[in-house]
Amino acid sequence: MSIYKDVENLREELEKDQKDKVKVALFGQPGAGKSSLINKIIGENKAQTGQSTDVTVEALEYEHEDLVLVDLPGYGTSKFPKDRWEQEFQPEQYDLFLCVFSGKFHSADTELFKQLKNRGKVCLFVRNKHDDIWEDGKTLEQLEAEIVADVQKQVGSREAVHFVSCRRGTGLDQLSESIQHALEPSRREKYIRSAKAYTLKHLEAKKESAKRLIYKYAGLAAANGLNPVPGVDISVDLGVMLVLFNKLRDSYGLSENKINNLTPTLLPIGKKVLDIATKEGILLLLKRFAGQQASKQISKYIPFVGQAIAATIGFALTKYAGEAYLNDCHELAMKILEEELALKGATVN
Ligand SMILES: Nc1nc2c(ncn2[C@@H]2O[C@H](COP(=O)(O)OP(=O)(O)OP(=O)(O)O)[C@@H](O)[C@H]2O)c(=O)[nH]1
Ligand SMILES: [Mg+2]
Repeated sequence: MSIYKDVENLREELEKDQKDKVKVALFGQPGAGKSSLINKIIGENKAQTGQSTDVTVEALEYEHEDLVLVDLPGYGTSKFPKDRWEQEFQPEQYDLFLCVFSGKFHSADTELFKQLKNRGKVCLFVRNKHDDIWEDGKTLEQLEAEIVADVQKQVGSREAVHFVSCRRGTGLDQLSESIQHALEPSRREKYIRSAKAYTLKHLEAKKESAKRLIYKYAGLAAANGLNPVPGVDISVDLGVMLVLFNKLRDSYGLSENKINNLTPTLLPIGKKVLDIATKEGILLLLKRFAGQQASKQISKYIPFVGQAIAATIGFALTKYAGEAYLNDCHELAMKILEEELALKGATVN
């Protein structure tokens, strides 16, 4: 049981993990709402909307934490006949596809879907602009059923259709859940961590995933004792702690910009969350815990970090500090979500 071996393993694991992103590709007709959906999934306006990207000849990548959303150019167009499209965009590399449509379902989308299905790829259908579905003399349910029937007739199999409205923010919660289910477990965890949460359930899942992250980073910070914590005979790596704290904050979408634009009720809590995620803030937190129970050793075996690191006093300290910050981020994210849901007229359940 060597601490050096544990540290080496942890470092390797974290480095490998950083590079391994979950990749979700979107395709569909111009104006269907791919860019709008990308922004809704990541919870930030990174993709330009309302601007025809018809002329785009490249796959546009939007990276957000451990998630990469890729806006793919049209399939089977004059610029990209089918064979060239596949060569150029290598569909094997993606974990999941979203076929986004809004008006009539297009035959090019049908063909691409079939190609992907033949290769064992999963593709979810997303009917955007749900707010726009209307026809005189027909109910919404009838129209939805017609859309589903049309998709199924064209692709020749029973496929679910996810109805969303990027404009109104509806259906995004169910879509997120379906995406999570469609991904394999390690990818699912990354998606959960990176995508915007539209439900309290998703926020809870973020918390569970964050706890595993805390073990690893806190373990590394404790084993790599560079910076002394005043008042106790313990040193930790504050740089590693800072990376952890920012990852926790980012996972909840608590960017500086988002925090600075919070409502007056939530702004003070947001400022606190920002202030802690600095080397000075982390040191203060560590000092607070050092005097308490937290500085006791953790004797139980912790699979993520190994016995040697888990047995150090520093690990107890870094782990408690990480968990305290996680709770702060989680509380704030919950309050923000409740505000958003109230604004939408939905009830939190
Ligand atoms: N009514 C309504 N309009 C929407 C919705 N989502 C997006 N739009 C609008 O539809 C237009 C096209 O949206 P984009 O997200 O740019 O579509 P896109 O698929 O990225 O378009 P291209 O990049 O040209 O292929 C924009 O004017 C959006 O504001 C929606 O849910 N409802
Ligand atoms: Mg676009």
